[in-house]
Order: sequence, then C-alpha cells, then structure tokens
Amino acid sequence: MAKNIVQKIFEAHKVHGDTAPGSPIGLHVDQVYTQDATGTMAWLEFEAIGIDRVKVPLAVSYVDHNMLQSNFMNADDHQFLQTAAAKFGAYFSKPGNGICHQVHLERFAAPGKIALGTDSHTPTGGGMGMIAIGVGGLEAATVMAGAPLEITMPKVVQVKLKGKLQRPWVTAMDVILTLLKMLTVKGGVGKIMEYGGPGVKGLNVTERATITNMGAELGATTSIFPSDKKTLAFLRAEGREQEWVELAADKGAEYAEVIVLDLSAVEPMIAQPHSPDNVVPIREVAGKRVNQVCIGSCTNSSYQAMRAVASILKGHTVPEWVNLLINPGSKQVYQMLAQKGLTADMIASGARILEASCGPCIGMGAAPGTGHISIRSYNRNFLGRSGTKDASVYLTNPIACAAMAVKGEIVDPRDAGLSLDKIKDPEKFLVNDNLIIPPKADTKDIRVLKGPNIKEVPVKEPLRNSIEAEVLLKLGDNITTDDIMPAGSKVLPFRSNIPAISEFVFENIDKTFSGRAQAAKPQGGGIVIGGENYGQGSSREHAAIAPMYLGLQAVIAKSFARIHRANLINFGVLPLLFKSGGDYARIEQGDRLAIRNILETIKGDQNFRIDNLTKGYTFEAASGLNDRERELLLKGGLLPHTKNG
Ligand code: MIC
Ligand code: SF4
Repeated sequence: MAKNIVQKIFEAHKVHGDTAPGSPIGLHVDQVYTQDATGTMAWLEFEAIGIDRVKVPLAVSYVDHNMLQSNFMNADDHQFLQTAAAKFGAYFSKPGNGICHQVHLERFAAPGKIALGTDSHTPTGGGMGMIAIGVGGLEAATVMAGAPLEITMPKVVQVKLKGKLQRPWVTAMDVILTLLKMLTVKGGVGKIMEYGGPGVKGLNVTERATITNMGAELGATTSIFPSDKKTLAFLRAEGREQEWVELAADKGAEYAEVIVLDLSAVEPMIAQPHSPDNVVPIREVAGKRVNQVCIGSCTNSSYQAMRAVASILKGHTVPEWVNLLINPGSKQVYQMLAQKGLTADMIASGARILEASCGPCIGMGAAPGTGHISIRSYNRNFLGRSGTKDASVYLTNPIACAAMAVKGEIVDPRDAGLSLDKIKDPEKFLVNDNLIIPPKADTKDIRVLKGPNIKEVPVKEPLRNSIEAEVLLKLGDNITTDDIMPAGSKVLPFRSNIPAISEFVFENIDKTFSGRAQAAKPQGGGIVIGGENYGQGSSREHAAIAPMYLGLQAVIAKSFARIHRANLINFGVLPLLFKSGGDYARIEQGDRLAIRNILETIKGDQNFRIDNLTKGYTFEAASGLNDRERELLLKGGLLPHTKNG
C-alpha cells in the first residue's frame, strides 16, 4: 500500500496500536529534549519516577528561556538541570549555546527519527524530516523512563507546495503566515501537516524549519517535510551527513485532506495583535510608526536569515524612535556572524545584540513601552506575552523586520528601497560543540543540586466520585496557556516552585483568581469554563499543575488544544466537552455545579449529566477519554500511574 511519510515513520516506531486516524498508538521515541522553563519540572518528575538513567537513545537538556539572572533562582535551576543531566545520562546544553529548537536542528535532529520536546515548538525538527512533537514535562519524563509515547493518531494533511517564492523579499515565514491566515490557530488541531509537492525542493532545511516551527500556531500535532538533497546538504554542512536517509511519500499515498499553496503567489505578510492568525499582507497596514523591532527566536534565526538582516542594516542607522534587538538562535549562528564581521554591521546600525536565547519572545526582558508597537520575527503575539499588556505586537519575516527597523514604520520590504545581498547556503557551518556537555559514564558520585526555590512536584489524589464545585471563571475561545499561567521575567523563575507560581494563575485575566480558587478549595474546589481550543500555545504543564494545586477539579470547554488536554489528564484534572453550545452560553461564573457518579461514568459511556445547582437545570458533557486516559485519571494522573504501575 502506498504510504505517506508520517505513516512510514510511525510504522517503523510502532509499539502498539495502529495508524488509523483517531486510534490510540504507542510509539518508540529516539530523542527527548527539555528546555529549562519546562525542564526543571520534567527532571523533577523523572527523579520522582525513580529510574537511574534515561532509557531513550538521546536526551538533551537545554537552557535557553530563563536566562535573566536577577537573583539566585534561575541560576540554581541551571545548576539543578546540569547536575540532573549528569546524573541521569543526558547531554547538557549550557546557557549561551542557544535556543533548544535551533541547536537541536543543527546538532541532533535526523530524518526518520521521532523526537519529543517539552516545548510546543519542537516541530521545528520537522524541517529535517523528523517527527518532532511538543509534550508536557511529565510525558517526556515517562518516555525518558522507558515508556512509549502514547498518542491518538492524528489525521495526516498534505500541504502541497507549488511554484517558487518571490525571493529575496518573500520568505518561509510568509508561507506559514499565509497558512495561518487560511487555517487559523485551530486549523491544525488533531492533524499532522505533511509538506509535499514540487515547491518543497526550493526551500532549504532552515526555511522548512521556520514553517514547521510555526505549524505549532496552527494547533497541529506536528509538521514534517520530506528528507531530500537539501536535507543532505544541511547535514553535510553540519558534519553529520552519515545521519541522512531519504524520505518521501509513495506515489498515490493517501491524505485526510490536501491543501494546495502556490509559493509564487505568497506575499510579505504580517500577523497583527493579538493572535498569530490575524494575518494580512504587510501593505495593508503599512505606514504605522514602530517603536521596537526584535529579530531572532526559534522561528527565524538561521545563519542565512541573520545574514540577510545584517546586509539590510549595513550602512544604515535605525531612527531615533526605534529600538532594535537581535537574539540569534544559537552560538553557531552567533559565532559565524561574528567571524564574518556581520555583528559589526548590526551593532553599527544601532542594534542591541542579545544573547542566543528566547529573550523578548517570552518576556525575558525587552518589554515594549506603554502603547508601543513592537515588530517581531517571532511566532506568538498573545496579549501581554511581551510583558506589556497594552503594547501591540506584530509578527513578520526577519527581512521585513530589518526593513521596518531602518524605516521606523511598517513597510512592505519590496517598497522600502533597500538592498539585500544574495545569500547562498553555507557549505560548512562552524561546528563547535564546546558548550554541549556529553552524558557521563560514571554517575555514582554525582549529586543532583537543588536550590531553595526548587520544590517537589505536587500530586493529586485519585479521582473523586463526585465533584461539587464553583465555576471560578468563564472564558471565551482560544484561551492560551500564557493566559492560564503567564510567563515573563517576574513569573518564570517560579517554574520549579508550584506553590509560588500558582499565585499567578490567570493573573492577566483576573487578578483575584488565585485567591478565589484557594478560598473555594475547602468547599469542593473549582471548575473553569472554556470555549473552543482551550489551552492553545505553550506546552507548559504549569498551566495544569498550578490550577490543580489551587483545587481545580474539571475544565468544561467546547474543545481543547492537544498538549494542554494531555497535561490536564496527566495531573488528574477532568477535561469535559460541552455537548451543546447553548449549555456553554447558559453557565455563569459563580454557579455551583455537581458532577456525580464520576467513576462509573468514566468507566462507562463517558456521558456526564451535570447539575447546575445555582440555576436548577441539568446539562450534558462528555469526557471522550481513551482507555489509557481513563486509567490515568482514575489514579490521579500520570505520575502516580507510572510510579505505582
Ligand atoms: C513559548 O514559546 O511559549 C515557550 C515559552 O517556549 C513554551 C514553553 C514554556 O512555557 O516554557 C512553549 O512553547 O511550549
Ligand atoms: Fe523560546 Fe520563543 Fe521559541 Fe518559545 S517560541 S522556544 S520562548 S524563542
């Protein structure tokens, strides 16, 4: 039978189940990586499982998010991660080595493999022809402890690329922004986007990686490109050509859906505040004055992209009202830029060069001023994520960013009258792995060091048979995990301290939430009501653990984003789906709901009858759990399940 690429990789890694959409499937995993902001929990969870050494062929612990060290907390976390990596058999990528996805692409990603990362942009590796999936920390910890990855088989959608980009001003970023405009932030939920068609060969690996990276914003489980001569060229330039295998869909391979995109028709695009799918051609919003421009992040910081940026900036000075910040994605890119004198061009233009880390993307510094417009080559512009609630953040390609930095206003780069060198892919990248510490063979004398801010992972009690709880918050569609558990330089240092971080739950939506949840806890706890695509965005399991710690019993929504739903289940919180939109409309904050006979219903047809005690009516909601998910919930989550079998 003709197979698509996803089927080929999944079948080669299958432990149990099958590849029919909607079926549960268990997969053998080749690589797992963590980053610091989610990794402290993941490694604490790994430690709590009680296994001596990781059981996957490759594990890497990166430090790239929590890089501002305004006190001991982040530095202690880095030390914990380094000692845990040494103790448990993982590589450790030191602070300064770069953003996990960029470094992983350069140094570890390989076609045909399956990788998990505790970050939603793990699909960056799809540019290499790898299945790379973002998961919560506990999921990663159990896989590192030897369990297969358990997922529900997504639908495979083909994105057929025709034609060629109008280079040099139109880039891979414009391709994914165009798809976001077409499909929205919910368009990829339950799907894997497999790229194909004649347009693929015109894109190099880092361009493909930009597209698969931001496929996360479609809500897709992951995205993947074929592995071809371009993949081989990239691996060869990284000195890793022996890791190349060719991968293509068979002729006649079937897809659940086919989307055709003509690359020649793609224009420079921009996502307006406050969602990555609020996309228009740049020309439609041209002329607005910009205050800040940020270039880099895991989406757009390849050496080629940065070279292009440097060539636009060369000989110009950014206007007096513009702040330009550049965060190259990796030490490799940074060092190559420096070697070629390109950072000098950037610096001369007035750019503030940041370290190779996430930086402003996650609000780790460089928050815009009040009411300011910030233009970023990043992937998310959710309200408040930059650290400034009333700033307007736009997302666009790095070349357009550079043009806007020079012009001081939003401009289609084709209309900016600037010149840009023709950029060729380097034949050799500068490989210097001196900030990657390999796993140690002898680990018996290694002590895992934990600073005073590092607290144990809380665990929920087994599922109750009946919940009587208050609706603490009623929300609309597309609530992000940034909304639920904000990031930024103030909150991120508490990522390894759930009691402390729980005080910030829903802070940007309702400052009283944490206090009200704690008050409701002795009264049966709380319930949150969501609309469509509840929990989109970041993979941070803190968005499940911290509300659980505050007494959250259930979330009832119209639909859930994949990673957040898994995180809720992993931490014992019941995710329920409204049967009718009318019932969503009727519920109000403050209502008391009763969900009874939970254990029997979960084991049975999973259709819950819920009493609204305040308003005196009954409505239905379904849990739609597969067998494994039922078992996890009944035991109080994945940690008790993994520890106690
Ligand atoms: C993000 O881009 O939102 C993050 C910060 O990288 C997150 C991970 C986190 O919250 O630590 C993600 O994408 O999963
Ligand atoms: Fe870091 Fe931003 Fe990429 Fe998340 S999206 S990994 S915060 S650069």
